[in-house]
Amino acid sequence: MLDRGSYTTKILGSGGIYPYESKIERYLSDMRDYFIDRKAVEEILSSGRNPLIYVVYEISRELRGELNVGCTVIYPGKIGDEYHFTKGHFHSNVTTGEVYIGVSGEGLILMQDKNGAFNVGEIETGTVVYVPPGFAHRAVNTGKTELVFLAVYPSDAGHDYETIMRTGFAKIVVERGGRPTLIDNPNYRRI
Ligand code: PAN
Ligand code: ZN
Repeated sequence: MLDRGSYTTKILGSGGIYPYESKIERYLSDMRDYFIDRKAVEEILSSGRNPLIYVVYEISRELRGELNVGCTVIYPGKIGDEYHFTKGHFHSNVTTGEVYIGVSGEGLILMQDKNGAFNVGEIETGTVVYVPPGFAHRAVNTGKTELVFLAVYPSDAGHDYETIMRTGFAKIVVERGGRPTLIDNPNYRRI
């Protein structure tokens, strides 16, 4: 699939990148504890549906100083009132930052550090968002089409999903009056 000697890949839009090394698919069943409306989650799953929320096409490298590239495609939709999003994570190596580059679609990136600082950025075609070291990050698709973005991050970053899963993000993105709205997360617990 990927010739390790080649350093070129191509952005295919909602098809991700090609070639890539690995593909990760996240279905609703993989994220049942993430969405705020647990009842909506269980209703969807018990009706036999299990929507694909997002896919990540990744090329990872090994040595310190090398850079990984990931292309994420978040499919449009909501669970209850809440727009589809990525799980979100801190980097295990807290000294590592990241850059997100918007390819297509419309969305937001939520960022939050362990002291409670919170930041939100827009992701759309051509936007470049810097995620500073120490900030957990989650992308949210607020549009009607796939949200596609590239992520570039150090090969030794590592992904800590556990911490943010325990606390949640301070804000969530829901539809209110037909529009994406950032509201306080009622289940947020500060570390
Ligand atoms: C991204 C994310 C990707 C999927 O490549 O890994 O958008 O999100 P989750 O990893 O939170 O499921 C990145 O931030 N890499 O470090
Ligand atoms: Zn990351």
